[in-house]
Amino acid sequence: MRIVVLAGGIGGARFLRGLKSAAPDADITVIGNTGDDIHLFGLKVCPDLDTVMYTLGGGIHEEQGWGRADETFAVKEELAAYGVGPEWFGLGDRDFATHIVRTQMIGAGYPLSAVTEALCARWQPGVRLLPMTDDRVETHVLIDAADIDGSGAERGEGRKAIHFQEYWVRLRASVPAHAVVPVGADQAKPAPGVLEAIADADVVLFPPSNPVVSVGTILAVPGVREAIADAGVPVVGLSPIVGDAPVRGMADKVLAAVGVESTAAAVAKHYGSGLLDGWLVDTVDAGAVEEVEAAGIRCRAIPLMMTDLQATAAMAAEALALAEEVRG
Ligand code: FO1
Repeated sequence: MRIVVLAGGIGGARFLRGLKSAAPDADITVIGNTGDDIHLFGLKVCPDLDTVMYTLGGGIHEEQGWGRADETFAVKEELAAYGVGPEWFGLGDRDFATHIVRTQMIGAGYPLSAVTEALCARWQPGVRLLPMTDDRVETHVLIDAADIDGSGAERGEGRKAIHFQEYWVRLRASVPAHAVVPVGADQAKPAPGVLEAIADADVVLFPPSNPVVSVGTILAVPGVREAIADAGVPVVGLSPIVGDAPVRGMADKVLAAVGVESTAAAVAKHYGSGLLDGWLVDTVDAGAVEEVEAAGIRCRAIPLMMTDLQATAAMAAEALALAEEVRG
């Protein structure tokens, strides 16, 4: 069975671990979000691709969910001693090596997709990991200038666009987001293999990743949404919202920016029946099943907390079972 998964960072990576366990013989292609990518210290950092690669390759910091296990921060401390920031973004020494290799290869002319393949040769994630695009896309968040120091509010600027990582990590999504813009997405082309993998898939899955800044950004690359809708295969998603709150992260803040309520049903309707055939909600949201089905999306309520590998594999198995049910 050929499965395509649209993945963000931590939620997507943990779901993939369960999927590999539930479907050990499946041929899995992961289309990773690169809108979170950031250039720091002259290096290209791809948080979501790395989170998937490290998680499936056994190098992730398990508790944190991002970055390397057994990490040290000597380089970051040395940079800070020179007064070189930002200090709010935690790049560890082991992780730095990944960004150095990536940046060196890109400088030598390799596209991000080829670089990702080369990095995965070391980590052997057991899936084919493709960036959504080889082109530069950067998610920016529009906030009130007054909500950030030195932002220009004193110069009368009303709103200011900041990099997604600054919103997420530095500000911890603590201020209202007025818009989320995947800058460059409208000009981006899907990376080699992305459209082919979708066309060849037997099922497409949306893990419980952020529907706006993860899955939404991948769908913003021209051609991807259309390829999924036209593939003629079941598309099944898992709700990242349980009991009207994000399972992890601060998805509610960016959902508000696009005018979507933080409920399992609202997220399903945001994707819409033109894209989504099946939707899994948590048992606490069983009351939402009727509303989702009324919107033309087959819906089931099952436990959706990725507490351990077994629970996550059970979720993945349910997603595949719902796909089969939809296929009819
Ligand atoms: N998340 C944090 O909350 N704080 C950090 O300092 C941080 C650093 C970081 C470095 C490399 C990396 O691959 C991921 C990192 N993340 C950090 C996670 C990341 O900001 C986000 O969770 C994702 O981009 C959202 O998927």
